[in-house]
Amino acid sequence: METKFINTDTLPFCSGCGHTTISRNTEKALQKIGLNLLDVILVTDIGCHGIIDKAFDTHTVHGLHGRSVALASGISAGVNNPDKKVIVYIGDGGASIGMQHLLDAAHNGYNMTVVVHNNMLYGMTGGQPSELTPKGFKTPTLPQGATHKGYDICGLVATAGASYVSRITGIGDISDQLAEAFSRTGFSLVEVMEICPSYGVKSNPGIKLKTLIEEAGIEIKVYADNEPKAFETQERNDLPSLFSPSLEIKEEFTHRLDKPVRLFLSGTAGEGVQSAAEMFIRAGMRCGLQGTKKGSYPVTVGVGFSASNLILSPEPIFYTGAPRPDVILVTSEDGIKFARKLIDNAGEEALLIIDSTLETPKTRARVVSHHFREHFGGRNAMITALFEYLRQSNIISMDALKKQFMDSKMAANTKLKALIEETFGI
Ligand SMILES: Cc1ncc(C[n+]2csc(CCOP(=O)(O)OP(=O)(O)O)c2C)c(N)n1
Ligand code: SF4
Repeated sequence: METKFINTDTLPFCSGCGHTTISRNTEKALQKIGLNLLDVILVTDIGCHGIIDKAFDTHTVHGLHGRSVALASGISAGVNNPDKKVIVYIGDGGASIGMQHLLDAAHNGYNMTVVVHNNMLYGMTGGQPSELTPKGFKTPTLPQGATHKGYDICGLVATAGASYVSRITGIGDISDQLAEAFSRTGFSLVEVMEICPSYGVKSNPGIKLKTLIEEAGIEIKVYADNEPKAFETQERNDLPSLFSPSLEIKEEFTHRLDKPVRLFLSGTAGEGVQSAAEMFIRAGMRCGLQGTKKGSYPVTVGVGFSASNLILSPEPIFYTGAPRPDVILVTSEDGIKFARKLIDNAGEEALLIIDSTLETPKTRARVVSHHFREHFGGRNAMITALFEYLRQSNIISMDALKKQFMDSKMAANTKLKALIEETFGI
């Protein structure tokens, strides 16, 4: 049976949108070249085209506007496996904003296929012109029509060193053209010309895509068809792939969770909050749980607060936020200021673990106060607060956190190691 890459009959685009043609033909092209669902990593950009990712049952990653090619370059280098296919969906808006990333990826030969959805305007935000809008094309915010010829993105990436580049018209069956690009090694790009029915057609009544292309002198052709050039560096070859078994976290311990637990760690920058958070989440994963960690700190990373949102769950985690955490751990004055709202909103079922040097704020949460800073030092306060939480809750095996701690640089401090062993009986 043919692999189904798209899980719905109803795609999220307006009727007649060329993005539908691209998505359906991507599925057909992937079927033609015989790829499996998890061999494909679809990286989408911001824009109408990007809302497709929930319809694809492949791996999907959603990037920032214009940055999806940079994101995909990292993924491609990290995955480091020619059998995995990285596909980038980007609009003409994203391609304009992220043009440098496109040139760089083509120049370096990152292994991916970029599909530029060129509907000649920013669809999602109501029809502003992009840098690829052809001369004369009208949009809702430029009713007099573009005064300059748009960039020839195909010519640019071909010159930058892409392995394969083509511009096609997004009408009818385009699966062969997409399959051609998908089957290349190195950097390939297909620019698909389309018109957004909701803004492009309205601003240019009676317009026909083929006529527009002809009149604007846009060439529909293969721009580059070169020997594959794949991204290679010594450093890259020395690094394990993201799929490497050596990076796998093995399940060795047990847990007692039947539902997710959400922790909020809040302390001071430079005091090991993020590393403590990582140790805890990895310890949970060693117990067979799913885990997410989301750090927050000021852009000047060496001063002020440092916080981390953690979720451990026996089930897959689809939302990484935690507006009402189950446990709040606070180890410093900066941390208390940053966590103030969460502490104020905490209910009776929540637990607040706080350093005893801090004044306990008014809260409905159950409060546990300990001398973390005094006994272990400010830099070790968060990891010891986590040991304390585990001693009280037993949600995962203490041995799992001990193992993470012993594998960390912190354990090189023999005094700290002995103190932790003695205090927590590990
Ligand atoms: C850096 C940045 N700038 C602007 C925006 C606002 N924004 C969201 S969608 C969008 C337009 C997207 O147009 P395009 O990339 O052509 O994709 P389409 O919607 O046409 O598929 C813009 C400008 C944003 N999200 N991020
Ligand atoms: S607004 Fe335009 S680009 Fe966005 S889905 Fe509708 S037709 Fe497509």
